[in-house]
Amino acid sequence: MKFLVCLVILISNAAAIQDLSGKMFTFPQQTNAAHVRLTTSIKTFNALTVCHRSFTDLKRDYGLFSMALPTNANEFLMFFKYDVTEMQPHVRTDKIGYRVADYKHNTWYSICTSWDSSTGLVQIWINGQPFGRKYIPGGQAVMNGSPIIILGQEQDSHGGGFDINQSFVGMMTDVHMWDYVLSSCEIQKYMAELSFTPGNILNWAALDFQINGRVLIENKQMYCQ
Ligand SMILES: *[C@@H]1O[C@H](CO)[C@@H](O)[C@H](O)[C@H]1NC(C)=O
Ligand SMILES: [Ca+2]
Repeated sequence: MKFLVCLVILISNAAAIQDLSGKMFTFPQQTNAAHVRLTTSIKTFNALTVCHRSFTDLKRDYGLFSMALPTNANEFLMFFKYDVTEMQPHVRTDKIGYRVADYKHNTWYSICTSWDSSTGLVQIWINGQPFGRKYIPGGQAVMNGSPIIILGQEQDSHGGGFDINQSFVGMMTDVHMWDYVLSSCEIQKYMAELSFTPGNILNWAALDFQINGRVLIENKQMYCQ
């Protein structure tokens, strides 16, 4: 009996981690439920960089990357605010806006967001272009607590509180997270799809995740070389 329990745990752990290289998540419909939950055991962060590539034709607000702690649903969130065409990184208690004037539908965007608690500075990069390094008032403190990381929905509570009108519809790939600020050279390598240092917290090539609802794993549609 003991042996059987061990075996089951081993199998379910092994099945959870996958190499998604060359794959993407397809979020094919608007719901208040379908999402992918990404798992990490790390609970303390002094700094973060999160990168992903996304493709959508949504004409409303949506969340791109939602990390909640028990104490704060928007601890680290990347949100697109449609009416003002802004990418809005939320870090702990505050957010800032980056206007993306020529944001196009049906186009792949490589987006990286970094934050460092020692300076309280945040920066985003989009398709190889850096945006300004900005101070975020609540950003000069460490993040501490069990994170729940979700793609496809925006959390208003720790692991829930989804709003259909903030859901992501489209495709997403190459999600990585590091617990430090990536050098601009590494970010540019990520954006150019050259070889880069994979995320040490979330790594697309060894991703621990769980799909809930209609989200598909499909071959990445980028370029044919
Ligand atoms: C979502 O947006 C639509 C269109 O604006 C609206 O009719 C609907 O009530 C909203 N649903 C929720 C749950 O907020
Ligand atoms: Ca919300």
